[in-house]
Amino acid sequence: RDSSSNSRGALVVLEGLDRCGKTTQASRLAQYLEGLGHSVELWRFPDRTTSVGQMISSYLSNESQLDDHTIHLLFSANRWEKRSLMETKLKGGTTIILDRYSYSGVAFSCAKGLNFEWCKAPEVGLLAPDLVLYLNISPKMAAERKGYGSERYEQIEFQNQVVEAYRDLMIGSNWQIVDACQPMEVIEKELQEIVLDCVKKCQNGAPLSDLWS
Ligand code: NYM
Repeated sequence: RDSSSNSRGALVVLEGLDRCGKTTQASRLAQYLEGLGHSVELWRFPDRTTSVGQMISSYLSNESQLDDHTIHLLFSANRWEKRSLMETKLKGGTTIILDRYSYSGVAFSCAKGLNFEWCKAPEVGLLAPDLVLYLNISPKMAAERKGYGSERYEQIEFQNQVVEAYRDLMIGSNWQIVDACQPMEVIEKELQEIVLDCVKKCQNGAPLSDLWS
């Protein structure tokens, strides 16, 4: 393993609709990289452990109501409060597997009708991921999965709007689209290959950049 000073960790983001399998795959990916001897951490947004995260959590479980713009900015603030730690970890050589990021922030708020550019603005200056993996599933298929429908946003009509917003985000980007309806092990293998390649590029000194670049 390369341990030279410019060797850094990779920022790998998993995105997709609710119940697309991101959380399972993120944790498997982290285990896989750990098994290969890499330094790796599994993160997620929203990070419900902070005080901002607790406000988000109570909103998502319908225990509180917030204006659409307000909750959007809270999700963004929740990422900003972790930005410097994220940078320290990456520069220290730790790879971060991230379950949702700014793209979820934009997609879910745009799905409510908020302006696309307005939604992106508070994300500018956060760290840009080295890789975005989109677990592709139709809202209908996702809805048939176990545990669906317990939180705010988990309705087919709404998720259709989320898909539209994700599509806008994908334009001109180099996201890797993975078919999330394949058997779990197949998806796992597909992701492993893509991520390992990315981790190696980052070890070789690919520079860190900011959103939206
Ligand atoms: N969500 C997530 C947003 O609306 N904006 C964001 O910035 C992020 C990170 O929160 N339905 C939505 C997407 C999900 C919900 O995510 C909670 P999870 O992965 O179920 O904990």
